[in-house]
Amino acid sequence: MRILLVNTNRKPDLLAAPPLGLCYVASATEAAGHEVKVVDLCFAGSNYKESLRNAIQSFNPEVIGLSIRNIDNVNILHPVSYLPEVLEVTETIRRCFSSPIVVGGSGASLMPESVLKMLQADFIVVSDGESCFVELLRSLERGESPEAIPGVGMMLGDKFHITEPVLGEFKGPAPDLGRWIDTKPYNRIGGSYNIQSKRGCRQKCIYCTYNQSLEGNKLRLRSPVEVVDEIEEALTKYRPKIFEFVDSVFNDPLEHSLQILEEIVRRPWKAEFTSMGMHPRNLDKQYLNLMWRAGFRSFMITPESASDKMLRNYRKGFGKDDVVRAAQAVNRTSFAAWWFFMIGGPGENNDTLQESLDFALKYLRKDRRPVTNVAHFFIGVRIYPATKLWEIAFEEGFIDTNADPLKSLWYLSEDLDLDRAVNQMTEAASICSEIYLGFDENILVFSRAAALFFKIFNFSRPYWRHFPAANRLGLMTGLRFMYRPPDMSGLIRDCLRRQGYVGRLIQETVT
Ligand code: B12
Repeated sequence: MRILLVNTNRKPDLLAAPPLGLCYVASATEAAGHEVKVVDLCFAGSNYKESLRNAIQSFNPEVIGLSIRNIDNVNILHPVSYLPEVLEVTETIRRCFSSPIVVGGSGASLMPESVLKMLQADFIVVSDGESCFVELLRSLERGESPEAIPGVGMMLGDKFHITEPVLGEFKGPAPDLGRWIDTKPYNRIGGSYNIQSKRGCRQKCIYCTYNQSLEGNKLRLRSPVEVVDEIEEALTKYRPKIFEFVDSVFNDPLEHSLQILEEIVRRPWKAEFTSMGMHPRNLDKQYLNLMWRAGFRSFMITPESASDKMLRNYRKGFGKDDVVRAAQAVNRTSFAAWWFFMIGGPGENNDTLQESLDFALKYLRKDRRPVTNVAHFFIGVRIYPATKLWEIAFEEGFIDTNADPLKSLWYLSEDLDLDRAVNQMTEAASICSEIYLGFDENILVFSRAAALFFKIFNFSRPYWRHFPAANRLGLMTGLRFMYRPPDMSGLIRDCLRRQGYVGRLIQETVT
């Protein structure tokens, strides 16, 4: 069959994410004997509808697969939903194509029923897409109903039906990103070439979806040699500036990530690496040293809090001591580390918030250290279906039985004095250029100009490592808070109000 696969993610910024998952599906579909074409809309600009129509007319596909990565931007201070633009894509396709449309990707996996209904697609694929999509195509070819295929969701009459996905081993043809899409625009804007070394996440964080419908909680590891072979091939073929591991947690299990790092060190070539989601435990001198030797110069780390109480409540599986130890070790290196803090989970109060801010002020400032730290503080915790937080949020009245998961739904601890929390965060950010607040993310709209500037002056990658310098400049010139939302607590309250919350955090302003 002729299969057209479309990346609907149109977020071309400094954190642009090449559609790795879609490319995995493309390679598996081709290996199963189909003719495959991939259309990437990320950099298609306002002409994207035309690109899409042209691809449909010239390729004449029999099935179209859409990948949906982001539902929203997970930011309570400036919430953006990406679904309206995905709907525009499906509507454009529907106008010139009447055969089956299949949607997949993390966005689709998180809330399959709502996404399928909203987009009026024919089928939805949850979790791993490769074998499930191939089986779905086989049944369509034979004219059979795919309803019993694990991972496939569809409407049966007016009822949504889904067969639970079965997550098998992580093996199969390499995604070969550079073959399916043009990686140059990603490279130009500061993005990376993605690599996945495992699937599954065994952490038990109460708010997270990775161990649920996204990847499951059972680790599925790829052979380290195979992972590094993939890197070597991509390096030779596409010469990306930087590779990025997109595993949920790169350094868990430790042994597997050690084997990958050692394998990279053994190879004769040099490449630069970064990673998202490092676990603070085991991030000691020895491990960091090996990362450096392998070519890592930066990474993201997601403690979410530096308060023991909050780490316990989030079920992070590590304590404040681990976070401090990791910071001390990182501070003795020249890495760029982007630390994420999620303020407002169950039990958060102004004291636990202050503990996290104090941690950033004490450990994450430059203070003549070789390291570059970014301490990113978000407020509000996004509530996803099937998580423990969903249950807590329901019990505490943040959502009710009719809550629509497609809307961005938020939890914020009622133990917080919200106005004071906003002041605490702003105050810390005004004396510490390493601290980034949720609204700073708005700066990403200037990504193209910034990337051009960074390129001309040959700034090192990833470009986020220059955020603290930009902040310092902002603080020196008085520009730092000029564009911040004037009433941050008001924005947060509006979000909570929109989702139907009527609790204490809102009543405070009324009385
Ligand atoms: C790594 C990562 C990042 C990195 C990306 C780095 C990079 N160079 O790509 C960084 C940190 C930069 C990042 C940024 C963001 N991220 Co992020 N990120 C992830 C993470 C951990 C992994 C994504 C990934 O690459 N997975 C590996 C690939 C192989 O898996 P996959 O895409 O899911 O594909 C499989 C299936 O979904 C399926 N599939 C995929 N497409 C298709 C298509 C068809 C037709 C079929 C049948 C199947 C199918 O098959 C694939 C193979 O099995 C996920 C969480 C997770 N564990 O999935 C969050 C996640 C995708 N991110 C999320 C978000 C929100 C964001 C941001 C918007 C945050 C922000 N405010 O900036 C940005 C958006 C960036 C962008 N431009 O799009 C959310 C999206 C959900 C939501 N609420 O919208 C997720 C799910 C995390 C979460 N909150 O639960 N992210």
